[in-house]
Parts: sequence; structure tokens; C-alpha cells
Amino acid sequence: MSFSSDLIRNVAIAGHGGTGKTTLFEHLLFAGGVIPRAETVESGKTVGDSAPEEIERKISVHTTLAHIERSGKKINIFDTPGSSDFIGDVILSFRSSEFALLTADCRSGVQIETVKLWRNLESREKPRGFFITRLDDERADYNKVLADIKEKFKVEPVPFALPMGTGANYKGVVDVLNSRAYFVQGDGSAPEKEGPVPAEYEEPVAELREKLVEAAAEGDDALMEKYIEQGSLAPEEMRAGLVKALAAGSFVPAFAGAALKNSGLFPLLDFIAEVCPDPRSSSDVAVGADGAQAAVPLDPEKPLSALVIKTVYDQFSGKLSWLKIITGKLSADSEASNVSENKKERIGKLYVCQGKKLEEVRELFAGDVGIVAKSATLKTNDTLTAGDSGSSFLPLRLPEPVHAVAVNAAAKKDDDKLGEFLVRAAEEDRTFRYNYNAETKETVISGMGELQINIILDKIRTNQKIEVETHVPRVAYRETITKKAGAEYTHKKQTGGHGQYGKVVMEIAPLPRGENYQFVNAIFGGAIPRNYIPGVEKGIAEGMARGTMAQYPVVDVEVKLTDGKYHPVDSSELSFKLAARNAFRESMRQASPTLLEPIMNLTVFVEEKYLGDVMSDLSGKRGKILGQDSVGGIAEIRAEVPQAELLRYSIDLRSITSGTGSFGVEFDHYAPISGRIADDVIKAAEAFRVKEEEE
Ligand SMILES: Nc1nc2c(ncn2[C@@H]2O[C@H](COP(=O)(O)OP(=O)(O)OP(=O)(O)O)[C@@H](O)[C@H]2O)c(=O)[nH]1
Ligand SMILES: [Mg+2]
Repeated sequence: MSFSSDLIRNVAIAGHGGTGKTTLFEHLLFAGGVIPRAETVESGKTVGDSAPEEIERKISVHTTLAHIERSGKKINIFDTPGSSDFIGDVILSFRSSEFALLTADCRSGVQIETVKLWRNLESREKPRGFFITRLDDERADYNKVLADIKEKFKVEPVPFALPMGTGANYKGVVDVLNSRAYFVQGDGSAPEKEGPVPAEYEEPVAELREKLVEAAAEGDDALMEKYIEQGSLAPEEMRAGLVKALAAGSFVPAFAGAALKNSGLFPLLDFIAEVCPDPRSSSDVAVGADGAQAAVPLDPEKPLSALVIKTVYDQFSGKLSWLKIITGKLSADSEASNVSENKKERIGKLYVCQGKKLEEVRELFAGDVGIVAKSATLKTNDTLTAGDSGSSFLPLRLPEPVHAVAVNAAAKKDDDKLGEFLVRAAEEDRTFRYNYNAETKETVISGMGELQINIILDKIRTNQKIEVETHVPRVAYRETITKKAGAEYTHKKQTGGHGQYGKVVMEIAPLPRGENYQFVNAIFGGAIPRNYIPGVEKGIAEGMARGTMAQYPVVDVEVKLTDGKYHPVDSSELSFKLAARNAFRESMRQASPTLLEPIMNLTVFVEEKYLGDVMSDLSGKRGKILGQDSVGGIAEIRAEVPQAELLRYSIDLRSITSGTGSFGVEFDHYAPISGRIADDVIKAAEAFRVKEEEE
């Protein structure tokens, strides 16, 4: 069935790993009548965790999309993974949703991944709320989580559900908005049951309702005046006020429950159906043919435009392209343009999904998310439009990879198959990258963490049956010089027939870091004729491609060609190239060369209790601490650290912080190394060359 834009709601469930997202998703689908019974994550049969890698590890690896109907609305729900390795799927769900629901386990409060996700949502100005779950657990501490939210995010969460008891005494929640209670039934396998608010909760619920009214009035000046005058608001006024205030992000709703016991779900669904933003209140960003960015409001009245948010290669259905419709509508059996590829795209059947299950629809309206199967041209981030508007939506911005491994197929015959697999894997998860580094002669795969990379390696070995070898990638060192020097070289072969002759005299000098190369032709009086200068430059380029210390590329050198000599018959471009290459090498040896190593900018997020250990580990890694902040028990450390020390940092940090820490890393600059560290690099480079020559 197709739903018009005003009836669609998109919600992303996100939060720290293991906080009950998939369990909540499963029970919401049960409450919404989509599935006949709710399964547990442990059983491996949930809608959310259905891929083999998810079933095996009992964690979510991919975003799952399904939808529920409530009060005539279609609620699309994204169940996202909690591990930071799969952040790509979380971010695409944030972009596609108008509301994000962060889960918080009431035993542990707000955990570190949730803090990072909050920041991401904040930068998107995305309306967001919390679902405080697992209240049936003996260690549940509801008020602690509320206090934690307040402390960590400096907001006053507005409770829309009040728990009735916790642990063994947990009975259910009161829906504050509608002043109704919802009771857990028996062992919790049946849906929660609605009833009047028990007398003992009447007073606290009235107080909380007052807060809701305040939050509603906050969004609207006229309402605020009325509230101040009358001291209350009519239910419809209150709802309208909340809708406005939430869309403006002026309050943060907090829900509560025990998803596993089917509790706290109806108040949440009613809130989503009645208060969550209509997609038409949001917009996306497109870049025009002239490069200018402009907001595109979600609008069903405009011609079609849609964005490919995700690509899945399904074992049975083949390639599935997930589309968020931004404007207009997309119809089955139609034709559209893939602006990004500048190609026509034939749209056959259209689907919406309930997890893995596809359901055919005729149309999809702005705001909805649907699927095109076996598309000929669509890739993630592509823009589909009715005409050739020329403007396309901004590609999703994702963090840079933090963990890399070099891979190669054990048997040469598998190279192509491995290559094809890597292309698809990178298409399915845009945080996963692969590239062949010609300098180090390695195929390097990289991503957001060891877990993500290991899952890919498992697929290569098990599904693709390709035997691969892995190793720590080589660091791309550089060489440079530290003082001025010069040399001359004469290339001469003049024995019989047509000879070779060229003499080059040059001076080299260090350039500031990052300036790479400058060539100055200071030849006077035609000592080297103009037509041989390109030969000289080629020779220098060859000299710079392999330095004299460990054959790494040479950078930040000015080369001044000062003099030379030619022979009217025997000189050639080749002669000058060889002379220049040798003159450069000789000059470099005289110019006190040094090795440079890449220095990375590292940002680490850890719980404060691990701060000391992380700092001392970084100092052991030759790190320079640049700054440190701490908010609500979570420390952010910024440091400059040599890349060579960070090749296995995702593994190191995990062991220091019991898996709770995370980090971002990007290249910053090159810095000189000397002494034993440089000696080791030179030795390793020699060993590598010997091995290479043997092969
Ligand atoms: N007692 C109790 N256990 C729960 C509840 N919700 C989730 N759990 C358990 O918590 C564990 C983790 O739940 P998941 O739903 O897989 O958590 P998740 O957030 O989806 O995990 P990731 O996708 O890996 O981030 C499972 O063993 C659930 O059965 C709850 O309300 N009560
Ligand atoms: Mg999950």
C-alpha cells in the first residue's frame, strides 16, 4: 500500500551496542501487527538481525527497515547497529529519518557511543529522544538514566512515560500524554494492556503532564500566552504545540519500558504517529550544476527527486537500491534519470520492505523509503529525477577509516574474483574502502574497525571461498633533505657509432614541508639547450621517485639546474635524463637526507576511568597530546601520533577500554624521524626489496 507524504513518519532507532534496539524494533513490529510473535536476538530469528553475520555474533551489523501502521500513519523504522564499526548505516538512517530515538539501558545510563551519536544528531539539528529500556531488570535505575541524560547533554528530558516499578516489581508504564496506563501481561509475551492510571501514580503523572504542557507552549508564542493566562491547554492545542516544538528540536522526549516484555511500546507509537515531524517539515541538500548548494524541502507537489541511500546485494533478490523520495512521487513501470550517472533508469517493480521481506507497491511519495530491485545504473548516493534538473543530492558524509589491513589472494587466479567482491562490499557499506597502493604494492582494505574488517574477511573466505593472506599495511614514508648541496654528473658513452653525452650540474635545497618540488632553470648561454630540459626534469623526477635512504619518494626539494654541457651529435634527451638522475642522487647524498613519517591527528573518546591508561599508552606510541576535554564522564583526547604506531590502534584501544573506547584519525603532516626508528624503517625497506626481487 502507498501512503501520502503527510501520513509518513520516519524514525531511526540508534544507541550504544547492546542497549536493546533490535529487541525494541522486534516488539514494535509485533505490537504493530507486522509479525505474529516477537523473537529474541539470542534465537537468531529477529527481523532486525537476520544476516548470517548478525545471527552468528548476536549483534546488528546492518540497518534494517520495516514499517508499522498506527492511527492511519505509516511509521518507517530503522533498526541501526550499535557498534561504531557500522556507523555508516547509522548515519544513512539519521539522514533518512525525521526523528531519532536513542536507546539507553537503564542499568548503565548513557554510554559512549550514544554520546557520539547525540553529537551527530545535534549537528544535523535532528529532533531526538530517548527510550530508557530494560526496566524489568533487577539492576534497573530509571532516575539515574534521566540524571545522566541531563548531565551529559545539558538538556532537561521530558518524560512521556512514567515507569510503574522496576525489576521484579515492574508493572508497566503510564502514558503521560494520554493519561493512560499500560500493564505488562503475564510473562510479557502478549501485548501490553491499557487501563486507568492507578491512584498512586495520579499525582506524579499530573506533575509530568504539566511539563508536557510547558514543552508544548515553548514551541508557540500564542500558546505560551494562553498557557500563562489560563494555566492549562486543551488536548488538541497541546498536541499541536508539541508537534511544532519537537520539529524545532526545543524539547527531548524520554520514553520508558521493557521492550522484551512488550512494555512501553504503545505510548511510543502514539507519540510517533501524533507528535513526530511530518517529513514535509524537513529538507535535504542538493548541489546544482554550478556547484552551489541549496536546501530542497520535502515536497510531494514537485517533480520527482530521490536519493539512493543504501545498496544491498541480496542472495535471492540480487541488487536492491534503497531510495528516499525527496520530492514528487516515484511510480512503478516508469522511466527516470539517474542524474549522477547521466543515464536513463527504467523503473520496473517498486517495493517497500519488512526486514528482508519485500512488498510490492505502485507508488512511493515524498518522505517514504522504498526499494528498486536489480537497477541497471543506481549506486549509493546517486540522484534519481523526473527530468534532467542537473542538480544532485549531496553524497552522505562519513567518517574516515580508522583501521586498515593489507590483503592479497593466495592464488593469483583469485585476484579478479577478490577485486569484484571488494567493489560490491564497498558499495554496500560506504565506510569500507579498498585501494591498491602502487607505492607499497599492496591492496589495502580499510574501515571503521577490526570487527567490520573481520566480517568482510570472513565473507571473502567463507562465501567467496577465496584464500587470502593479510598483513599490517606498510607505512608510506617519505625522504627529504635538511641542507643545501650540489653535484655534477656526466653521462657519457662515446665508443663507436652514435654516442650518448650529457652533463648536468645542479644545486638542491630544502623546501618548507608540504611544498613538494620546485624546479629552477638557471642555465645561461645555452649550456644545456632548451629541448633537453624536459629530459633533465624527467631524470630529477626519477631520482625523486626513489630516494637514496630507503627508496621512498623524495619530497620538499628545490632543484636548481645551474650548468651543464652538451655534444652537438651525441646528446639526447635520454643522456640528459640519466645525467640528471645521477646528479640528483649524488646531491641528495650530500644534503643530509632524512626520513619523514606520516603523523596523524587522533581523537579518542573514552570513559574517564580509562583516561590515565589511554594517555600513557599514547605517550608510549610517541604521541603528542594536543588537548583534552571531559563532559559527563566521557573524555575526548586529541593528539598527534605517528601512523606507524596506530596501525593496530583499534585493537589496542579495545583492550585498554574493554571495548568501550573509540577514535577517529586523519592524516595531518609528515615529520622527520631519526636514530633507531629510522634505522628500523631502512632495514624493513631493504628486507621488503629483497623479498620483492625474489618473487
Ligand atoms: N531483560 C531485558 N532484556 C532486554 C531488554 N531489551 C533487550 N534486552 C536484551 O539485551 C540484549 C541486547 O539486545 P539487542 O536488542 O540485541 O540490543 P541492540 O541494541 O540491538 O544491540 P546491537 O545491535 O548489537 O547494538 C539481548 O540479550 C536482549 O534480550 C529488556 O527490555 N529487558
Ligand atoms: Mg541490534
